Order: sequence, then C-alpha cells, then structure tokens
Amino acid sequence: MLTSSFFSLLPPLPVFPLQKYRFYFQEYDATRHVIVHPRTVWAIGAFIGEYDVPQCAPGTPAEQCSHEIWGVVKAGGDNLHIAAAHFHCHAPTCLAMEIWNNATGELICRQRPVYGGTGKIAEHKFDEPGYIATPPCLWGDAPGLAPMPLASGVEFTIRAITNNTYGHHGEMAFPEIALVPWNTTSNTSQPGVMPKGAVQTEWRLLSFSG
Ligand SMILES: [Cu+2]
Repeated sequence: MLTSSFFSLLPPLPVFPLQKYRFYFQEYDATRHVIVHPRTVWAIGAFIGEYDVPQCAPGTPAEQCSHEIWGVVKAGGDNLHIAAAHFHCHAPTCLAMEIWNNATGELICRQRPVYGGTGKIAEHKFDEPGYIATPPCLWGDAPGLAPMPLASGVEFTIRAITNNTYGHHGEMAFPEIALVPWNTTSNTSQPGVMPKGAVQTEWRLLSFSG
C-alpha cells in the first residue's frame, strides 16, 4: 500500500491513462441468435434505485451491522423469460441482493460479492487481492444451467442487504435483468425477434429496516 507521503515525494508528471478494449462478435444470424431486451432494470429505492443507508446503533459489531430494503416488481412484456441477472449495488458495503418469486416463494437468484485473493474465485488469474467480483445469475439450455424462468406478469420481491457500520448516501438496489422472447411451442427462447421499445416494469417499495 502506497502512502500519501510517498506521492508527495514524486515530481508532478502528466498522467495519460490508457485503456485497451477487445470486442468479440458474431455476424447476426436471425435463425439462432436471441436478442436480449436492452437493460431492463428492476430497481427499488428512489429514481434509479438509490437510497440512503442509516448507521447502525453505536457499539454494534461491524459484522452485525446490516440494513435491508425490500421492494416488489411486476415484470412487464409479453411472455419474456430471464436469461441473466446482474445486480448493481455498491462496494464495499453491499452484502447481498436477492430475487424471490412471490407466487411460489422460490429464491431464484442470490448474488454476493466475492473478494479477490481469498481463493474463492475458480480462475486463479482473476483471483486478485483488492478486487471484488459479483458473479451474475445465469439461466439457459447449456449444461449446468437451470431453465430460464418466466418474468412477464410475475411479481418478484427484490431484497438488498447492506452493511451499515457507517451511514451513507447513494447506495443502490439496481438489478439489471436480461429478458428474452419466448417460443411457447418449443418452450425455448425465440431467436430473431427484435425488441419493440423498453419493457415497462411496475414496482413498489415494501419497507426499510435497520
Ligand atoms: Cu450505483
């Protein structure tokens, strides 16, 4: 870890940040490529899923300081299914986010941050100290994946759990959901369908607890 005193010894030099990107793509084939609805968000909280986290009671051990918000979303669209869920919440306070099916009580996705350097990331080259990964939930036809759950018309409860050793503003409970069109005959995702507009989602906040 470098200290601020170390930086004060350095001469002022211009900094030129560089970023390198590599894009992989396939030519679009309408007979087999399924088009995901762009960035459906099942946020709870304020406008874009932001909310304030109050500090836990003085003297509470950090590992017992946790704050939750719960909200319900009713997914829109016509027979859309969930291919992937990527939860957006803020490091390092985010502890977990979950999606529950209200009708069945099934936990369909729980995501937790994984800390690099702890041996909990299978690919050694990605297991870097100082980094946090939040693995997504994925569904599909490939081996090891559960079938894509129906979303349209279904109510889901979103639960966001955050450490509140320190109170903070601007926390986010912001699940980003990849929805795909469905073929009821084959009971699989439907290739070649171009989304027409954004999927509308109803939502309501249930309660805060601290
Ligand atoms: Cu954010």
